[in-house]
Amino acid sequence: MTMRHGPDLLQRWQRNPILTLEDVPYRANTVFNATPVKVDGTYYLIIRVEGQEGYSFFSLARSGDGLHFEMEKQPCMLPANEEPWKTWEENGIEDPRLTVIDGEYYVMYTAVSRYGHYIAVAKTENFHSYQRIAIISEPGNKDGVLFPEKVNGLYARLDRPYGRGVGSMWISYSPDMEHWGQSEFLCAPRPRYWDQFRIGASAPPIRTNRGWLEIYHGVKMTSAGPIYRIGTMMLDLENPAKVVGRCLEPLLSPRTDYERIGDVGNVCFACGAIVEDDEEVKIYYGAADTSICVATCTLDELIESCFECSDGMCMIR
Ligand code: BMA
Repeated sequence: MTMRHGPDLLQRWQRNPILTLEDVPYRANTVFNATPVKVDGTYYLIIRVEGQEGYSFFSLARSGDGLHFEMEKQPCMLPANEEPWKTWEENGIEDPRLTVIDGEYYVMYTAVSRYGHYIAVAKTENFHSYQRIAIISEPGNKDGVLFPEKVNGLYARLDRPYGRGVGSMWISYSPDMEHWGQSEFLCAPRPRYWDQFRIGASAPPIRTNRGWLEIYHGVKMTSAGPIYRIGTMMLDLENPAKVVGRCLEPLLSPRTDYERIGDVGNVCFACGAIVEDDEEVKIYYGAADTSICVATCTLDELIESCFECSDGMCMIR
């Protein structure tokens, strides 16, 4: 797809961004974090759009090759206008993450209200209409992603409660997608590192022969504000609450103009990935909260990145 070069493991598509405001067939403010799924050779992206009013909703795009996308004429999911959801989504819906479980499509997203951010989950059959299942967290939680299969008989999710403002990743389980518990701490920011300030799940975990591969985002706080980068960690297959590997270096850092400059500069924020039959992985990410991009590498490279440990910091949770 592209020559292997540059400081980042992930290789940007040379014609990034794949979607910008110019591709949105209605008036909006910005288009960014998007989650992909591939069905019978067609790629779909559920995209976070921020409207001119200032709150976010979702729109759908489709593609034959995962690179050239066309957006549908109308949004596919708006903040609810009926209770009980209306209250929780009054300030918008954000950052969708689609997971396929037993052939069914679930979307975890962030619902935003005057009380804060919550994790919500909905189901879709056709990507056009969505049945809300439940609000599944208290306020102060984001970055919910579902595992693609049950773990020990239960649905499993990662999320990012703010806690004392630190922003660590946790794991929870559910028998029915609606009632969640058995919550356990998973992984924290690493002092001194590129992910020292805050971390959160980005893509739904991918089953590999070395464990559950999680593509996450890490934030470093600087005097000029946060920098969002993309990293990887590996979770134990039988007990995903156990981190068995973690990248030392980020796989993608904001460097290009479209990642540096936008509504929120210095942001690479993934919400999903597609593993192709030849094990090329396409990672879809929002750039500077202003466009959607894709970058690739092989599944093996992603797996190896979790174990390239020189000083024991891979295991730091
Ligand atoms: C995070 C989320 C993302 C956003 C990122 C950078 O907290 O809100 O939607 O892309 O910040 O602004």
